[in-house]
Amino acid sequence: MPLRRALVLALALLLAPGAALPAAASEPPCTDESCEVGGGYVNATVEIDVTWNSLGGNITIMLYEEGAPVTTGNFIRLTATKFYDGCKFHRCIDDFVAQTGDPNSKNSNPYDDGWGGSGQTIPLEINGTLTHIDGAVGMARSQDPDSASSQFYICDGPQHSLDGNYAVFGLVVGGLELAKKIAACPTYGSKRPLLKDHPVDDIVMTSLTFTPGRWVNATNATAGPASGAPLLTQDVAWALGAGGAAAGATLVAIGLLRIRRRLAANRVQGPGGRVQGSDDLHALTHNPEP
Ligand SMILES: [Ca+2]
Repeated sequence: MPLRRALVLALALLLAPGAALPAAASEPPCTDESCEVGGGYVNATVEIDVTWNSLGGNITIMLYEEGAPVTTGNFIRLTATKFYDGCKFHRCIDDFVAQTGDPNSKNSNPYDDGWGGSGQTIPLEINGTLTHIDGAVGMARSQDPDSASSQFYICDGPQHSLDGNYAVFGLVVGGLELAKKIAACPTYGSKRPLLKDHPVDDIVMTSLTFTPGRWVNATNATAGPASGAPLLTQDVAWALGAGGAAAGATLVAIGLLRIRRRLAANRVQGPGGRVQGSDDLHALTHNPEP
């Protein structure tokens, strides 16, 4: 994407400013016995049920509660109060973003879409570790950095030209293909300049379902991630790394044990076993001669 177009698109993530600040995210509950033994925190998710002719489906967003507590708190509050239910995607640009979250999109007039909000704004919350990777979810705003309210967007492909200027607060962890199809949906285009990026079809967020985050196998889990718990992504990375290494080591140990037994058996069997020295492994794994 040319730099000029990227800048124009970035500046065009507009919405009307509001007034007050929302409360931060509440502490998610610890709901079962798994909270009692060491572990980490699983971030909250929001599942969006999308209606779009026969192309609808679900998009699941994981919320970066620790990295963006104010922004995720605002998003959770709006989700829990059903504010977003019925909002349409009103601005779709292939290979850039799919934008929604404006209550003005609930009426039948497409021309006021993109200019509404919740009546409250939040300060720009930039976390350098949360960037506009493919599927990142961020808050739209007007030129005032602290004007984000309810409109948000899903990135179709990495959009790092937006880093540092817009608050990333989540990541699509399910239904990314649907989100990309929405970004690439047919829009009115240049024939109707005021609706250039507005979808022709109604693409509606029928309902949003919030699932609170929770501690898994954690000790002293009395506070939410805003107090400094690790992000899910870090936990998953650690778990995959540690689990993978352990599994790999186990398989290697089992394999060596089996090879050792085969070698012993071959030696016992006498002339038929041709396994000696450094060629042993090769012989046992590459069709040894009869
Ligand atoms: Ca409208």
